[in-house]
Amino acid sequence: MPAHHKMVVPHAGGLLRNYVAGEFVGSERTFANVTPVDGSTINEVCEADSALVDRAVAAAREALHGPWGKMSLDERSALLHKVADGIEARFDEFVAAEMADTGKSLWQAQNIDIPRGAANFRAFADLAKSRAGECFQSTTPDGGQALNYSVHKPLGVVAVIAPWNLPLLLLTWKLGPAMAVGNTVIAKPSEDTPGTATLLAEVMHAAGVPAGVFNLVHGFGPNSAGEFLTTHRGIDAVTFTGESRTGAAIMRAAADNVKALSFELGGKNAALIFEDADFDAAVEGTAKSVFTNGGQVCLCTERVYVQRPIFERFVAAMKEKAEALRIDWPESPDTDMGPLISHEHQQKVLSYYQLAGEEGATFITGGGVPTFGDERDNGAFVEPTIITGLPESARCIKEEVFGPICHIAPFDTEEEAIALANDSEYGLAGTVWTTHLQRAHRVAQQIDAGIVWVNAWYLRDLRTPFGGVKLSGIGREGGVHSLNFYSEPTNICIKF
Ligand code: NAD
Ligand code: 6OD
Repeated sequence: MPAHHKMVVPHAGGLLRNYVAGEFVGSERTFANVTPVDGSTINEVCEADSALVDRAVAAAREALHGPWGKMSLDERSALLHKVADGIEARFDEFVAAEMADTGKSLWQAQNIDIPRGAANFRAFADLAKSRAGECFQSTTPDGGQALNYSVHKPLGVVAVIAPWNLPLLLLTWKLGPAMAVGNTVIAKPSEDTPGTATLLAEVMHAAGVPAGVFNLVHGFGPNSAGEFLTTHRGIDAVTFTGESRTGAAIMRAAADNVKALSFELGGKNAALIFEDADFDAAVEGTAKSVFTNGGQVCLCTERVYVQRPIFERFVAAMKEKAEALRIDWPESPDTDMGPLISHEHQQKVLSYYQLAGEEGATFITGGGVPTFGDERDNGAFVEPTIITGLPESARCIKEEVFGPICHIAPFDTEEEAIALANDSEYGLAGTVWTTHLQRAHRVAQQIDAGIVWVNAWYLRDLRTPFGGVKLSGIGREGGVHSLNFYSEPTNICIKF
């Protein structure tokens, strides 16, 4: 019997409910939560209607001034550590729910997604306590003195809208700081990944987070919970991670109420491999940056540029890496890649594979759908794919695919490599592989992106600024940047 049959998915066959004002709430309309592993339905999800979103907003508003608003920073921080404890206590359930919803590998769920879910609460609970305020002493016109100092107040009621690729990680990346500085929140996970958010609501409830502080509404974007939140007059801020196009729609929707906005959007990230790079490390790291989570990480590399003397060797080594990836049941400990998130996304990625052929690409490997001879043939799997030979103007070079595919092209000079990396409407991340110290600094600083890694990929320190330029987002999250977005400074000026 395949390992996956032994996995116990919380609420399998049951109902995932909303969580509003401290209570789990059903709804008239439900939708199916389908696993991309074999296309079967895991459970049904209660879709929040506009009346329920209204209730969530009212509860969140009331909670701002209730016990939550009166809690000291130390007490709030301790409560968020308790939430992290609760995630860790139910670790295997979170892992099972995340794998079932997304099809991501056991290794990734156990080592990245769920640990970060807990770490996001701990990190921001601690950071909020150590945030320094500003203080200036000045001379007044009459020769006296004035002391100016700032205090940080919460923004108010924050809508947290998250995508499906790293569901718990990205939801908690926003909830942690928003709650740490005293906001109340309404979380809306992606309709494709309602599982871990529902478990999180159970953890919040059990931890004793006061009613109305954390609310969860399930649903879709347009004409559903997403839009009800972004157009709601009672919401003070929207923090969103997802597609750039969705970000633009949210910006329009939020404009009437002039809400504060934080956007982490798409990417079309470049890796630059110089001939002086540690070759094996560059191949290993680049393959990881292309294929992790089936290429469904906003930071994944989709454009690889390699200095000409090592181009052919690099392409051959990447082909070997791609073909060695084990595509299997997510629950198998050796699995490198599971299915994509959904059949809809599978079709989108396959349409780019087809387009690449039409645009004249050479397929070094992949381009199709793997077959298994069992239920996985009903899943949303695609082959890891490497292409070469496209002109820089090709749509496959310009548009975000969000799948396990990269295009590899040669370059000659450092200047050319930088220009190629920057020739994109996006600007989220970049990667540079070189052993030349001056070049590392020189090139990294010229890449138009919010994050540049040198000889590494997706190394994270939660205190550092995270975000993108151009179509990749607005603002920065991480460390004090998150704390600042989720709070309003008030300057107090005391004359003495
Ligand atoms: P998406 O934009 O389709 O959906 C994200 C969330 O927005 C979902 O919860 C969805 O229901 C909601 N939504 C959709 N339309 C809405 C609307 N009109 N109003 C309000 N809410 C709406 O994104 P996705 O497909 O879930 O995620 C993949 C995308 O996210 C990729 O483009 C990827 O690059 C990007 N992403 C970026 C980052 C980052 O940090 N920059 C991180 C992860 C994913
Ligand atoms: O690791 C993080 O904090 C983060 N925000 C990752 C985003 C990944 C995008 O898919």
